[in-house]
Order: sequence, then C-alpha cells, then structure tokens
Amino acid sequence: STDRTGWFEASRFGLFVHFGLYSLAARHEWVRSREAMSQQQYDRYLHRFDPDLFDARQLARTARESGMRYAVLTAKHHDGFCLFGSALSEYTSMHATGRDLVREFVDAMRAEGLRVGLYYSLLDWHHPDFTVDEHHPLRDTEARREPRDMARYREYMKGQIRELLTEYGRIDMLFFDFTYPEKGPEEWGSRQLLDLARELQPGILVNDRLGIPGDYVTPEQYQPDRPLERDGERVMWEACHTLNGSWGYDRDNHDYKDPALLVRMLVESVACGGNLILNVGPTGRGALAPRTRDTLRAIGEWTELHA
Ligand code: FUL
Repeated sequence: STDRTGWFEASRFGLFVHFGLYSLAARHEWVRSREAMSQQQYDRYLHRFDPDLFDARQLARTARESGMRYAVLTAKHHDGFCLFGSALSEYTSMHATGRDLVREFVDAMRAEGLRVGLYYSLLDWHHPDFTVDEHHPLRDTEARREPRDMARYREYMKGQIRELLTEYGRIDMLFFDFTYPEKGPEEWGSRQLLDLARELQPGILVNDRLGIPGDYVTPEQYQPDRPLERDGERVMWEACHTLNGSWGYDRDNHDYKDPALLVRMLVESVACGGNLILNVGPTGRGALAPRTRDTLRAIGEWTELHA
C-alpha cells in the first residue's frame, strides 16, 4: 500500500449515511422510481423537508465510538436532491432550508478525526437533461419521448463535482453510483470525472462504479470470502452493507441484521483484506432510529475490546 491508500486499508470500518427526501417517505431510497411518482408528487417531501434532528456531530461521535474511521454521505442520490449548496441547482438542502448538510457532515467528521467521503449519484431523476430510461420514475409517461441532452447533464455533473471537491476542504473519497448496460463510461463522461477528481484532490480515492477502473471495488450486500483481484492483481475493496436491506430509512422494516453477524462480517472483511462500510438511514428529520443506535452501540462494545 502507498501513502495515498494506506489510511483506507488501515481503516477497515466506515459509516455510510443515506439521507435525502426519500427519508421522509420512509420506505426505501428508490421510492420515487418504484412508485413511478411525478416530480409534483415527490415534491411533497421537499415541502416538508426540515432535518431538525440531523446532528452531524452526534453522527460523527457515534461512528467513532462504533470503531469506524471514515464516513461517506449521499451528497446527491438518484432523486437528484443535493445536500449541499450548489450554484448549478436550486434542488438542494441549502435552498430548501438554508442548511448545507455536506458542510456540516465534513466539518463534524474531521473534528472527530474521521476521514470523509461523498457519494454522488450518476443517475438523476430530477435533472431535465437526464434520459428517461427504464429506472426513471417517468418511464411510463410522455416524458419518455422528450428530447434530452446528456451532454448538458455531463457538464452539470462536472460542475457539481468541482464544487464538492473545491469548497469543502480535503475529501478523502468519492463513491460514484452507478453504471448499467444503457449507461456507461461514455454517457457519464467517466474519464473526465475521474481526471477532474484527481486534479482537484490528488490524494482522493475513487470507487469503481463509473464503469472504468478506480481505486477500489464495491461489492454490495454481498460478503467476499477471499481477497479480491482485478486483472490478476489484488485490488482494494469495500463491502457495503445495510442494516435491514434498505439504504434509505425504511420505517416498517424491522428485519435488522444481528450485531454478532455484523461483527463477523467486519472480521471476515479484514481477514480478506477488505473494508466494511455499514449504512445507516436517518429518519426524515435526520435522527437515527433506536434500533440503529442500539446496533451500532453493540458493535462499538466489541470493537472497543477487540479492534
Ligand atoms: C446502489 C443504489 O442504487 C442504492 O440506492 C444504494 O445507494 C447503494 C449503495 O448503491 O447501487
């Protein structure tokens, strides 16, 4: 491992935070797509958005006390809503509430001694130039036939990545999400995004979901049982896991993984040379559900003694 990647390999355990307008719907972060909601229907959550219990300092303490050494926040998920202030969009937490949650998050994690990452969705169901494809909430409407210009959307993404990587101090990692058969490196402008990220933040680690090789790979809700390789060489990896199968707050889903299982997954990741990033989905008001807090506390009791 090099200086650039050493911290990541030594960290082993991170916190993933999925928070956004979907948290208010409280039934999975894909809710707008799954239920094919119009923008107007989905706007009900925008109008009620008030993350009065989103306390980044508390989150940072919880992460540290659970034995985590880095944390990644959804700066923008597939619904396109941004948790930061952007000169390129009014569909932001800043515009809705005057709060830049990315800034609160980055500052709080740093103050607690944690490394910081941002998740940025390549899909965007709000942007007028993003293709209405199979995942899009408007897939069964007239919008499917509207002309849309992905080149403009690519510029938008570049502009926002520039904002995120110049206005918040050091960002240690970027989690782009995701590539699928109809949308790949060409449509995303993946090469340009990756080059831009490295130009603005030379030390940054970028994941593999731009569809071109990045710094680490991201098995999702699946636990590797051996070191991972790419082209015959060991590659850094990070398994990402939910507590209950949903990334966004899912109120009526009580099917939580047991803390003992999560600890085994952490041990297994470390044994196989990888990291585990464990997700929490705060409620619409931004708080951690009691069961989530209890689970993290139980893991923390173990890591304090053994890690
Ligand atoms: C997936 C996304 O579609 C999920 O909503 C979640 O963000 C997960 C980490 O990545 O591909």
